[in-house]
Amino acid sequence: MTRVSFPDDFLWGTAAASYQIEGAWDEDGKGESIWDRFTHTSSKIKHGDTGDVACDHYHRFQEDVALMRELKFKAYRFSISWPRIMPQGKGKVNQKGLDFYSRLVDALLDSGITPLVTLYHWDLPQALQEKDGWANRDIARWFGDYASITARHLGNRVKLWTTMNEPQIFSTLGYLIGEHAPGIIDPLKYFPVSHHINLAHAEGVVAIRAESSTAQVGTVLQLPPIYPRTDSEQDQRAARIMDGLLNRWYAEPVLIGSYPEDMLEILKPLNLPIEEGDLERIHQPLDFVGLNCYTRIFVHHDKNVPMLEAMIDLEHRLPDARYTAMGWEIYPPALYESLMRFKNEWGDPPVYVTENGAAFDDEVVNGEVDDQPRIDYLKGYLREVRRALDEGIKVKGYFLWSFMDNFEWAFGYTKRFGIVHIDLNTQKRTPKKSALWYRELSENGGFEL
Ligand code: GCO
Repeated sequence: MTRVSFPDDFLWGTAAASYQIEGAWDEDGKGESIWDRFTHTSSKIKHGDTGDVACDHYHRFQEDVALMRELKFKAYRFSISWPRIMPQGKGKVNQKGLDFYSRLVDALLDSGITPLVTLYHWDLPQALQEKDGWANRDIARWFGDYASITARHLGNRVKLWTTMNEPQIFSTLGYLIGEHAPGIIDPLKYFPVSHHINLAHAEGVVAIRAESSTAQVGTVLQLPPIYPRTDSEQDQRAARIMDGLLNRWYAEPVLIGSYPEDMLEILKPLNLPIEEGDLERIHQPLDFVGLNCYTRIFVHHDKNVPMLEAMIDLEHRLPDARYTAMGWEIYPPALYESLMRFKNEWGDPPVYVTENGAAFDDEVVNGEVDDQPRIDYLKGYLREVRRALDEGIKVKGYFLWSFMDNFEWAFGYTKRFGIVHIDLNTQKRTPKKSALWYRELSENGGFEL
């Protein structure tokens, strides 16, 4: 048997996000978020599901942390709901919201579990959306104020902070494709939105550092390797452009202080609202970067796509590949390839894998969930993390997505990513076989292939 081992101080954790698990959408002074509004008014969520109750984590967090402790997880990545802290997005602070996260952090620390906080995992206060949300340049200041308040209250106990979760996902799905909140389809708004997100990231970093001298600060990027559907020159060009749009546009200002030249050239006619000094501000020194990675994506040339002439091919299927319940190809080298970019292209920062995992159609049989396919998936991807470590990538930890089954955005509750099964009728938590496997890994720092 071959054993795959990791450093003794490697941080083994799980991840989740406020809107996807908390519920209590309008409780204890919390303001409405754009996801509350979107799930209550759009017809874009499977079965009309909402996060109104979700996994009821807001009321059950003690039980959930106790389960993490029993499963010997060393860390937990969670996000903070901005409208729970500032119901209108700015101005008045909701003390009960701060108190909830303070109690959650204390419960984690009392259980020997390291918290890693993400300030923005997509649940923008609706009141700010009414001021044009991410399309309003003022949001950078609003986000900085929110970061200040949160870091002031938690910074004495939380050491690991990230500002944004997957900027390119919430910007493209929220403002270009309209599949996610706020459900806007406006290419002319999209690029200003992307720039304001990068500006807000910087204000968040500055704010956290001002409140906590011990904070380690980063951001979370999803950087799927992008492949041309064929080796034609047109498809290869399309792949380079899509990598520029989805990956380099968000990684490079933050990590190397400049937007990709090839994209600036293509987008020149848009007269992007990039002001003098913006890039210097965005390029705040970071202590680490979070990488979310699940699969790779294929792209082809499409002359009907203005300026870019590139289109993602989500239906692309390879004859001998395997796919998760999301229809995502199981392609472990994607994680290695993404990790290597930090060393080869972006200054070789320390990296946490802040999300990796898979949805499968799990079932409870006689009170147990045998999700061997998920264990096989995790082994495959973790081998690639080991490969990256062997090539000198400073990977410091791995956060499995997700601790428990939860609200999977437009898919509602139809996709199960958790290593803990949730019965949404009873809220019963059932650790899956993968949770027991991950406990062994978290305890012993390695696994047998
Ligand atoms: C994302 C988000 C998570 C998702 C997970 C599965 O990457 O889309 O960070 O909220 O639920 O990745 O899609």
